Amino acid sequence: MVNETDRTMQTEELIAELQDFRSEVITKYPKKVAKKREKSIVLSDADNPPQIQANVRTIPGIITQRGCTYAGCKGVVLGPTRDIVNITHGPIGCGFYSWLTRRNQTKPENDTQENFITYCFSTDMQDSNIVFGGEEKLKQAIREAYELFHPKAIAVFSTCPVGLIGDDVHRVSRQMKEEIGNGINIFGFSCEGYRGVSQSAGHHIANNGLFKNLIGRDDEVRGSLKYRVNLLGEYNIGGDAFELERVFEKCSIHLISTFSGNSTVQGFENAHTADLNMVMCHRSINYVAEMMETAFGIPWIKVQPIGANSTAKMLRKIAQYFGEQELIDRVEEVIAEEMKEVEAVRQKIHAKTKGKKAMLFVGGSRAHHYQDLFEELGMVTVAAGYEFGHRDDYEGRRVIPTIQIDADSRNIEEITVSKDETRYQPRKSEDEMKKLEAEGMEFNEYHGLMEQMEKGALVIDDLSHYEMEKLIERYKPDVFCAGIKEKFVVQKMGIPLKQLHNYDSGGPYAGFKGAINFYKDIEQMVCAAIWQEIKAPWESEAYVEAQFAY
Ligand code: CFM
Repeated sequence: MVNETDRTMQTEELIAELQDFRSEVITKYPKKVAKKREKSIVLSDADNPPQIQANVRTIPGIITQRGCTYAGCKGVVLGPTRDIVNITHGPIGCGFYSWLTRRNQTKPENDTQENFITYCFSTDMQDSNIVFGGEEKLKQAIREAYELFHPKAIAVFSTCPVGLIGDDVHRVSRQMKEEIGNGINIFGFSCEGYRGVSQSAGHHIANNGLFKNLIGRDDEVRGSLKYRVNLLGEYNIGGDAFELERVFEKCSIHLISTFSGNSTVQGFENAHTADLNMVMCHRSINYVAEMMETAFGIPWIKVQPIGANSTAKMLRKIAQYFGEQELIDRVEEVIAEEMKEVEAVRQKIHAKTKGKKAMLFVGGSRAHHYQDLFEELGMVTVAAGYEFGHRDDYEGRRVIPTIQIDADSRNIEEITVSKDETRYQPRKSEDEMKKLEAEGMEFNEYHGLMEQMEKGALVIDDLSHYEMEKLIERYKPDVFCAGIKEKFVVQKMGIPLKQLHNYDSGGPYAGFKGAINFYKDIEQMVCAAIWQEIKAPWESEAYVEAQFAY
């Protein structure tokens, strides 16, 4: 048994060790870079969370995991909706993100429903458009898309050159909406790649656009009047949304819309008829939750249906919010039924995965959410960080008022939202809200990644490629979670890499069935002996090492 003194020793040693790592990495950088990077590398301490530098520009020359603002707006938030024709206004190279590269799936309810997800729409700007302007070409593209597909909505996404030459996608959208008529909705996004420090800016721009152009356009209350919810920040990667839809349906919870996994225009337009907003990926969609609360009076809570226990927790929160015994009982029945299968699989695998180490460096929420699944497997997350999270995603929303607004954040439009005069309607009375809060329900709250991590674990924002290699050399994790840019470099080091953006070819990983899939996939990776056999060429051959001269 470990006594208290030993445990303290261990913690101190661990912290010293990690501090040692931090200085080892930082001293390799030129002085200015070191000074900047050190603020983004901290040791987790839930009792006294350190301030972390996040959402600042990446230092040129550092190999970052980040993407661009256009990718965040078009690729991430609007991309998964199946019945909007999304046109990328830009050179053809940017069209990559116009296509289905993220494994965001969709399922039309019948053969007559539209599905444009498999298409890639681009204006294919040429030199002449850059010199003389591309607005006419954009108009032509909109006309062509309408003639071919007759969609309900067309969205236009600006790439870098559009902002540089001054094409006005908003004016063109308005003009074309008028020209085409027939109730079509056409709107543009100023989401040029350079507009923010990462894809995070694109999320914000997309949220503003969703609110201005789609949410609240259809007041018809469809389906059950009871337990009406929206799921925000779920993107149906690898079929996650399908599993969550299954679980909600089984509990008789009525999902009005998902932003934006397996979504439709109608879902967005009708979302304001729900009675509760659940925020899954805080980073990418908290703005919509806030705006819908201000305008329509819909409260929001943070949920986390990654991990079987976390899914159960989410369902219990929903039942608690609506407060009806019928729902509370149904939710408990579903949890009991689903957990039987989950536990049977988990217990078998847990014995093999227990104590193994994971590292997670992904996006703006998964580096946190997936820690629950690893916990269920008895695995420890020894280091984690986001690519483009903000301080609140690490330290919790309580720090939001203290976050300094810099020039890059000012570059993103802030829209002023006020109460909708006719449709604002608080879903719960003040007393009901107070009662729920007293029972432990937290509204408008997210505690961030650091609260969950063990004291002394490394937390690194916008991890560089060099830092990643050093982390692996030193701590030899059993699995490294990141994306395609890291995958093969890490695997050549003899460590399996699980892609947590697109799940490799796996998934769903959300909900109950998703947890089972994840347990099995991780077991295969961390229990395979083959990884130890892998030797990178530089381990057996001589190689030249250079040093920076600065
Ligand atoms: Fe949210 Fe996402 Fe993520 Fe994200 Fe993304 Fe993604 Fe991601 Mo890749 S919206 S922040 S911009 S959960 S595409 S579905 S996996 S980086 S952690």
